[in-house]
Amino acid sequence: MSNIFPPPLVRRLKEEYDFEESLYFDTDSTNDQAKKALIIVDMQNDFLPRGSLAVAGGDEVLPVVNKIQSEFNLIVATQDWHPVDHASFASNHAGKNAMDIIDLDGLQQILWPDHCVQGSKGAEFSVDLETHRIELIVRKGTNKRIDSYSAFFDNGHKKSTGLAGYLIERGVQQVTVCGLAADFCVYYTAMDALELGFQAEILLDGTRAIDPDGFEKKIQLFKKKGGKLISKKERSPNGENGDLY
Ligand code: VGL
Ligand code: ZN
Repeated sequence: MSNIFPPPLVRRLKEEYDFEESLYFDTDSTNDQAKKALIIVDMQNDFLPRGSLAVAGGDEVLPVVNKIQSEFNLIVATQDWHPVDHASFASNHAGKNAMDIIDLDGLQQILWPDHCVQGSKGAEFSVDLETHRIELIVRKGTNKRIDSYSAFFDNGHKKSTGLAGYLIERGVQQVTVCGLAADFCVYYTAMDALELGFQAEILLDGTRAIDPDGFEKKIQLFKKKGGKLISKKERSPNGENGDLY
């Protein structure tokens, strides 16, 4: 049996949840696919054309995100899921506009247009997203006082969503991250995955950025930390893929 996870995380899971290591950490599967999970980030109406925080070209990733699902045995998705009085909305700060930056309880916070309000049409997945094989949906950004770009933690790393524990129990070692937006929720999800000890890759043609220049800079940090960039178009039949950068 191989134990590929960083010892502190394994120890914590065993202490806090009383997991039997032999039951939950045996990742010596002969089926390599069992070790990989696809994380589909925030493919919601508000981030797509005509949405309140539309990402340019966001709809172009839908066919790519739908197609790549066949390469994974485990697919999870996230939904940005804000209460209407969320502190990341410019509308909740008198005299402030979208894209202004404020200090929110000690963290820098970009103010956004209202988006992905719990239960709204804008918070729903695109009807063009293939959702049948999604096994887990993680909702984030639910605490009005703190934003949550990553699928794993809020922006202050104060609270876990539980996704890391879920993936570990499912024997996952590697995650591929796609969806919207590249420079925020996709990037911070992929960076946290690396931090937690997963191998992580970002599917470049399965994502689009709010600010492409900002994404370019963040990509360098992701690569420096050991992250990989892949593109569906570049995939050879044996599943290997070339780095584009
Ligand atoms: C996102 C800004 C605000 C994202 C969510 O999904 O990337 N960006 N909330
Ligand atoms: Zn949000």
